Amino acid sequence: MSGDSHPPEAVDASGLKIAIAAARFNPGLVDALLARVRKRLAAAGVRDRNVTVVRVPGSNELPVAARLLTDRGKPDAVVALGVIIRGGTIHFELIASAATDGLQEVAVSSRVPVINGIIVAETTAQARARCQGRLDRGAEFANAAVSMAALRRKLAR
Ligand code: DLZ
Repeated sequence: MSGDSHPPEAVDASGLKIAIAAARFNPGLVDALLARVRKRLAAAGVRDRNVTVVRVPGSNELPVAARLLTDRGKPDAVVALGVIIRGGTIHFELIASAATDGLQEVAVSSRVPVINGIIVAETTAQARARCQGRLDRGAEFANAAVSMAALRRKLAR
């Protein structure tokens, strides 16, 4: 992911429903990412009662969790959060690629935007910088969710 983020869109987010699926693998990092996503959603005007959070074992389980969420509560957008670090994972690329493809499939087939909030990093230090440090990827994922949720509200029948 490059460093050239975009500013948040100005939308009325007060009625938007956002569902979040977060992996438990690499817990400290994912928890930090989740906290940042929630903070930014709140700042954008999304009501706490309209945010649902479920936890899954690892990033591999994020696509099916996303699908269960799109089928159940009819959210306006889903955010899938996980951290995959090359150093700790021999199956690094397989898990990252399967999760990415799975999330995209859920988004297209359900017509509910699914934000790919999986941090794929070479090292723990790199992952920390993106989850807890200067690079606020959590805010970026939240901004993308609000933007796409508003688009869905506008266009979906
Ligand atoms: C097994 C595994 C490994 C080795 N590494 C990671 C990782 O870096 N990040 C992550 O989110 N999950 C990892 N997992 C767990 C898998 O995603 C999955 O939970 C298990 O393979 C069970 O299906």
